[in-house]
Amino acid sequence: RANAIRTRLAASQIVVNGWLSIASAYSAEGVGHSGVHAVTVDLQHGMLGFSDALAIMQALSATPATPMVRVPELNPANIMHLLDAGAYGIICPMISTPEQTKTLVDACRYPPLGNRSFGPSRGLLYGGPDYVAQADKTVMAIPMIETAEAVERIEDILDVDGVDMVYIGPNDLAFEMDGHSGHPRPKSEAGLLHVLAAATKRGIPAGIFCGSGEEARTRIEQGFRLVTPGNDFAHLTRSMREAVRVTLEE
Ligand code: 3PY
Ligand code: MG
Repeated sequence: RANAIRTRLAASQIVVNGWLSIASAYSAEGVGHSGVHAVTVDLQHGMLGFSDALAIMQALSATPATPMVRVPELNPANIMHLLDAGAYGIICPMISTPEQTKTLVDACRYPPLGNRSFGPSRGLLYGGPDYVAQADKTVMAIPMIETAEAVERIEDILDVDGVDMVYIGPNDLAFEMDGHSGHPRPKSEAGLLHVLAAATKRGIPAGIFCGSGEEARTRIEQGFRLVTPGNDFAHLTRSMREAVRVTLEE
């Protein structure tokens, strides 16, 4: 099975990405059917673990959305395990150096390109019998750019062979560059636009986490190719609060 994220990006189409922090295959399935093109299971800040991610990716198989995972850290064994569970993209937080980038890319590629260990497991069920033959061209290695050092070293990071996309974490970046996670964020905004320009110049798509659909539209206008308009929990609680507000309106 082809990676629809790659197909859309190659056709100059935008990718809208859902973001899952709730340990439920049922709500994940609902998000997968919401019109998004991709869904990322968040193992860094989401309230879930590997078994939840496995069940969620099984549920996502029944939807048109391509499954990705945000891992908690740069750990090749965990990355390979999640690829074997069927993830088509690995978003890895806190990548700051070309060395870390290479470790990430290598974990996502079979030899001779990388050092991913053989044991495709559920990859074969989701991808099909040619999964292993196609995996290096299917799976996406996506470093998260969310540190001041990464912004400074973005050219070296983008020089690493096999970076399929960069994904910006605007909140961690604001903590480092502006000293807080609030607004305004002049330094980190300039930093992330610098990253966007450097990636775009090389034909590498840039993605970014957003707080809402409105923010996602603005990011697309800026040139981002993959946007995440908020996570499942935020949407659930935001619309519940709104329903309560309307119910009790005087
Ligand atoms: C960030 O904004 O730092 C993120 O990691 C978004 O999930
Ligand atoms: Mg972050």
